[in-house]
Amino acid sequence: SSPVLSLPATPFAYDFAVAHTALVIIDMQRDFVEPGGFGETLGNDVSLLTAIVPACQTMLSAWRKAGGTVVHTREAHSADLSDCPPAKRNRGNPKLRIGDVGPMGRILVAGEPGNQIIPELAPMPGEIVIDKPGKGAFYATGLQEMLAERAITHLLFMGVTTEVCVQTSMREANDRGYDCLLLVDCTESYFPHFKAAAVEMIHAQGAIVGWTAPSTMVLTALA
Ligand code: C5J
Repeated sequence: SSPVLSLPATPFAYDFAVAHTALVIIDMQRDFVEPGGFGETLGNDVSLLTAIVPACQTMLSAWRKAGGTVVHTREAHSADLSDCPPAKRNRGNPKLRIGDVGPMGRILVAGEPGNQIIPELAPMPGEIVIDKPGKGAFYATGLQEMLAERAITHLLFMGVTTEVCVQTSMREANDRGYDCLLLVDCTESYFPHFKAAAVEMIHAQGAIVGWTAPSTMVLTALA
């Protein structure tokens, strides 16, 4: 049996049972998070993103200890780029395109060094790892079926970036009927005002996309 736990989340209480909840970690891959990767090449300050790693590690290890399902995602394309629409690759005529060789191998290509999840949050055997060609974790992946097999109804989100892949994945999940909670200290953007706006728009209008809460509330509930 898996008791129902309750958090004083925003905008109101979030109730979940560990057995029916997955922790979804979005795109904590080296190219977005580490100095010297693709994200930094684009002119972004990756120190904003590396700052959340300790909170993510604490949450992940508590969730593993509780026996909860873990999902890791990577924004990743196949080596032949057959799953990368030209509209995505060519948008804005960038200097470094998806598939080009960047500082940590080919940009956003599966199996390249920069596409690996950072070692601090490396997947363990048995955990779900999703390579997703889009921003959302459900588009063109088998995630919904994998969650259904495990009777998962609730999703806790962390990862990067808040307003792009995290929010897109939460919106996809919300439309599929999942109750979603964003762990606010375990997500970040290259643009702090975008993170703030995304958090607010997620829990506005009676949790129109989902709930938000600090990870300490989940840690307290699990303890
Ligand atoms: C993610 C991006 N993971 N910002 N990708 O958010 O392009």
